[in-house]
Amino acid sequence: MASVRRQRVAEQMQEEISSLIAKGLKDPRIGFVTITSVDISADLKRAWVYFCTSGTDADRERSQQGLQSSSGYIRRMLGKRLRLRNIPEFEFKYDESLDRGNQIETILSEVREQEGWDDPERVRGSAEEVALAFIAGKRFLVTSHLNPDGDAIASMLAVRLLLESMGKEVVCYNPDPVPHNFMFLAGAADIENTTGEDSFDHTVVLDCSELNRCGPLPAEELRGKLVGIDHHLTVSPLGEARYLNPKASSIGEMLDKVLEHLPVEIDLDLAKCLYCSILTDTGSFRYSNTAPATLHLAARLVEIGVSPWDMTLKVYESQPVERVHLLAEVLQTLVVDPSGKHASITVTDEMFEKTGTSKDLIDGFINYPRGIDGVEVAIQFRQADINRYKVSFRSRGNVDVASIAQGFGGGGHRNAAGCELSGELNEVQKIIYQAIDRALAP
Ligand SMILES: [Mn+2]
Repeated sequence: MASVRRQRVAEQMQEEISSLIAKGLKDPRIGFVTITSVDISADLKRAWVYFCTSGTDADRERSQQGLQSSSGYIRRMLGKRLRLRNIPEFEFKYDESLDRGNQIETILSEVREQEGWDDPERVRGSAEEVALAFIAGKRFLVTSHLNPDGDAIASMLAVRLLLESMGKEVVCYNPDPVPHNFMFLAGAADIENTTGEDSFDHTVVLDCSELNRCGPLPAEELRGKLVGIDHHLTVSPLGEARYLNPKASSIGEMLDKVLEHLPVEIDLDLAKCLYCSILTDTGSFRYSNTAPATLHLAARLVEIGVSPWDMTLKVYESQPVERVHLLAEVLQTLVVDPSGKHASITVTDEMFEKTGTSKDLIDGFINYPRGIDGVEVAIQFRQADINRYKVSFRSRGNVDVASIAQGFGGGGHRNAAGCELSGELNEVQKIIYQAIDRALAP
């Protein structure tokens, strides 16, 4: 193969591998790595993939092992995407040509900048783009992320209400149960947990930028055009029509912008959904995402008839007693780091069994470690499977937990993010504590 063509294949491979990594490889050992170049042998049988990463020698070795053991998956994906008959065997190599000091940090921050990571103002797509898709479609599937929170549930229901008032057919879908405290919202009992063989002309994905966080979806040919509305920091917002605004407090606030382009009046049911979305994602108007515009919108919703006290009662003060028993178990696991700067709690399947509860009741537990004086990062480990843990982060102050989560294939906001890791609990905890210590290091 001519060397020019080989060079092009190498560049395409660099691009594709980078994008697979950005989307998140499963291996927890892989940190925030950047592929710096790819070399391919003349017979196309071997490729050397050079990467750089920040952290210690041990971090770099872990990343290398993680990348190497993901190479089967990467090769399969490249085979599909590049339509090559033979994908070379990979060897991941640390890029020694780079000085391991400032230069790497500079390259990493350039990459992050290019990808829009450090630019929370970055809005992509628009409310109008989404409104046009809402007007054009007839039959919609509306979904959100697994383990739905108040924003996910309320925004799904809000979208259904507004689409139905325009005469559209709508199916709301989330494979996970609706948390008990959002069942009062209009239509909450009619959220499907499977999608069957139905076909749709549009699939609306809310509060989520990765399809694999939605649970099983209909086959591509059955789900029509993808419409994405999200406010998470993300490298690749999804959707053929999309509206991404990482500065918006909640999907509710973004839907209000979409409504400006639609022939729909906000009635009381819709107002309650929008208010619930804002209320829960701003931590009851306490988080830094509470902007003047957020409060103006909340005021308009109260004018329409939403009662703030009634919403508080329903969302926060109707807990089943089992939830308080579960909280008592979970608080026993509180670990505060000797530095006093991070603290964690752990939720295991055993605790659910003991208290007769399930994961839909743990929302808000992480606020306990976060509320400790001096703590900058709070962590919650929740057992997702045998030797698999879902890790949630909340920060206050300057630590960007979205980038910590991204280092493990997860994502989120600057102050609230999450990821999943495989391994024994104490291993997972150790890896996470180390990553947080690094982020907290002066
Ligand atoms: Mn949200």
